[in-house]
Amino acid sequence: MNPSLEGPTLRLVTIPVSHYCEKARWALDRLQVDYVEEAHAPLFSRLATWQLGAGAQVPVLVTQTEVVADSTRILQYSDHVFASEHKLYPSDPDLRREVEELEELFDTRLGVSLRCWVYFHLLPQRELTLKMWCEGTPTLEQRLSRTLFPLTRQLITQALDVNAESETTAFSETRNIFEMVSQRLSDGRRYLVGNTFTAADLTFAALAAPVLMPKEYGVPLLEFEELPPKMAVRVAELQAMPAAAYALRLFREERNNIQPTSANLAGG
Ligand SMILES: N[C@@H](CCC(=O)N[C@@H](CS)C(=O)NCC(=O)O)C(=O)O
Repeated sequence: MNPSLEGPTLRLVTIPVSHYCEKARWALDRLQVDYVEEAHAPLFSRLATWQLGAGAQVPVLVTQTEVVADSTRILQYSDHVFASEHKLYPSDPDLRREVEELEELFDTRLGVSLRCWVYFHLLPQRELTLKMWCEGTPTLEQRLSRTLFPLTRQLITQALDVNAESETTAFSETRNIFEMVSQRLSDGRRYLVGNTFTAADLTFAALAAPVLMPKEYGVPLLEFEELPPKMAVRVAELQAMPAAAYALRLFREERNNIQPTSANLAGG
């Protein structure tokens, strides 16, 4: 494990199924950070973030000295603080800027649009939604989530403006970004920026994962066969694009295959 982390373990506060949380989890795993995941169901995550004074959303990384909220801030903080041979941001300033711009685009457009249209199809399916939300969370929260389901569903529908009109717009936004990534890869490159895996690749793959359903994701995702038929049509369209094949390759090759670095071996 990362030798700079001896002592009390770090905590990553999550909603396990959240694609932004997968982004942070993947980054910490890649940097070989020793952390524990504190998993919550939606609504209950708010109690945890409120206690930390960390705003409303997860992921939040809690270190011995800092509370770091927001997936991008967690990646930048971790990449800077923890010694690793598997850096997420290039040292070249121009390449770094390109990585940061793509990361921001995926965070603000892909992550948000994909969540909106996926929720439009899943929220009417009570059991499917509860299964997704509760994966890996404490038993008590799972039980209470069942009772609170109508309230949580209503709050999320309002907060994320989920309706038939936004579903259409959000799906075309997601498809546009998949097209942009497919186009960028059409010259045969293996990664979005430069010759190595960066935060741009990680962010695209993590935020696209809910429709790609890679088995390497940090928690089990829904299976294609379980999806409501209209959602399955949308998912199949995205899965057929080159950007999907690329993101699935990243999950296969880069998600869990990090070899211990010499520093880690020495540090135990
Ligand atoms: N820009 C934020 C977005 C995080 C986000 O949207 N988190 C959602 C989960 S996907 C959340 O915490 N939802 C629960 C809530 O708002 O109560 C990031 O990159 O971390």
